[in-house]
Formats: sequence, C-alpha cells, structure tokens
Amino acid sequence: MGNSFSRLLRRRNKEVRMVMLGLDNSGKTTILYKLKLGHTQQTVPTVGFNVETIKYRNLVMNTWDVGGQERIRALWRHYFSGTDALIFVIDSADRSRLEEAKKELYKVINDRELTGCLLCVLANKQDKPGKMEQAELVKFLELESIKNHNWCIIPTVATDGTGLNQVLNWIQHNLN
Ligand SMILES: Nc1nc2c(ncn2[C@@H]2O[C@H](COP(=O)(O)OP(=O)(O)OP(=O)(O)O)[C@@H](O)[C@H]2O)c(=O)[nH]1
Ligand SMILES: [Mg+2]
Repeated sequence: MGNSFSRLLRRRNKEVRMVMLGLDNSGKTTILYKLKLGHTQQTVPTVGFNVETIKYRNLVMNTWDVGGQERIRALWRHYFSGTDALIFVIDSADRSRLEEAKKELYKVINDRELTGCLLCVLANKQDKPGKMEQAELVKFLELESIKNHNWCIIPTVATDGTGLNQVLNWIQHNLN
C-alpha cells in the first residue's frame, strides 16, 4: 500500500528536461511565458537563457529557453546534457533565414549528447502573411530523413497560444 502510493507520487511528479532552441526572433521566449503564465509577455532578445518549470499532467517540465543570436549559438551545446525533448522553433514567415534555421537544426540534432531525445519542430508565426505552411516545411527541412529522433512538426502562433497545448501533449505521449 505504502509502496504503491509512493510509486504513484513519483509517477505523478516525473521531471523532464526540455530545451528550446532556434534562431533569434523565432518566438522561443514568447512560447516559454505563454506556457508558464498563460499570457503573452513583451520580450527582449535573450542573452543567456530563461528557465521555467511547467506542470503538465503528470510531468514537471523544466524548460530551458536559450538565446538564438548567432554570436551566442556556440553556447547551445552546454544545455544539451540530459535533455528529454528538444523544441526547435522556426519563424515560418522569415523565408530568407529558413536555410540558416535548417543548418542549425541539423547541427543540433546530430550532436551526440542529444541522441535519442524527442524532437518537436514548431512552425511558429503561422499568423503571418507569406509564412511557409507545415507540409512545405516538412519538405524544405527534409524532416522525413530524420531517423535518429522521434520527431513531429506542429504549426503554432506563440502570441495567441495556438498549437502550444498540442506540443506538450505530443511530448507527454511520446516520453517513455
Ligand atoms: N506574429 C507573431 N509574432 C510572434 C509570434 N511568436 C513570437 N512573435 C514575436 O516575435 C518576436 C520575437 O519573439 P521572442 O520570443 O523574443 O523570440 P526568441 O526566439 O526568444 O528570440 P531570441 O531570444 O533572440 O533567441 C516578438 O516580437 C514576439 O512577439 C507569432 O507566432 N506570431
Ligand atoms: Mg528569447
């Protein structure tokens, strides 16, 4: 009885580590605070990181949001160790930088320290004119070629929260 109760407690409080990466201005910090607070915060470019604990169903998600400016991308790898789920955020409307985003995505997911972690690609800013749609992004980013990660792509609008629940839901379903 006592045993199964403590097992239940442990299960109810499963801690996971999520890391959010992506180019600067893609929407990572907006997502973090929308998830944490339920509303949109004014953001400034992140120099360093933000970290918040997000409770979702049986999970306690320690969520790291790391600044994406080019000169600080070399720091990303310091956040990899022990990551259960990588959320890679794309500004779907910033077509001139999609190639750069793709390059950074593959650099990250081929890092040994991220072997086996879940990969959730967010096609963010779907509210913007000229955005690339999900199906087109799958092709452009060649996601079908990814064999070393369980991956998904989810269209989102961070500013109003569209799709964010689906992100947490997919991660929760696919852990274990
Ligand atoms: N229209 C629209 N704007 C968004 C969306 N998501 C984020 N933004 C805006 O994009 C800008 C950048 O958002 P941030 O969350 O600061 O971007 P970031 O990825 O944290 O950037 P770095 O910290 O520099 O890496 C802000 O003005 C947000 O309000 C979205 O889905 N739609
Ligand atoms: Mg930021």
